[in-house]
Amino acid sequence: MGKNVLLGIVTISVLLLIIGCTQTPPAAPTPAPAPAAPVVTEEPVAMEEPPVEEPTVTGNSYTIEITSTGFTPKTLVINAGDSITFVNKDTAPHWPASNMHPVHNTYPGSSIDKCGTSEENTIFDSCRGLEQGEEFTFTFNAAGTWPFHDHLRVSRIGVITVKR
Ligand SMILES: [Cu+2]
Repeated sequence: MGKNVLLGIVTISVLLLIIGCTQTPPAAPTPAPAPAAPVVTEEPVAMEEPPVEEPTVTGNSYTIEITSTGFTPKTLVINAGDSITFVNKDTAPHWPASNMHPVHNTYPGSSIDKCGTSEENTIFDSCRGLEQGEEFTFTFNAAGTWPFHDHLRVSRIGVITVKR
């Protein structure tokens, strides 16, 4: 083996060693295991109250009579801004009010807690038993389906549907 060949082999070996050292790929980092996703329990989203429409003109007027057998008619479909007058045609007292008994807060803004306050005239609630011949009028500005009852005879019920 000649000197030049030996020199060549040594040179190549050294070059390979240098290349091997400088081109050693860095060890790939081991990805950390992803943390387990926390279990999220979703809270139920409260339904928004339907918006209250303020009428710009005076609406129509309707009458519901209260007799010993209940409300007549028991159901009415009206437009927002219309008024309903409940008239007691019975000898016994009757108390028309929004559901739910006994809190009367189904209709937006209504609550039996407002009876006897300055807001008494703004709620779907007569706030007392109407005597024979007495009446209670309420203007419905909120669109929706509004069941009501006789607070003194809870089985007597009806439903007002208010369209926009
Ligand atoms: Cu009631």
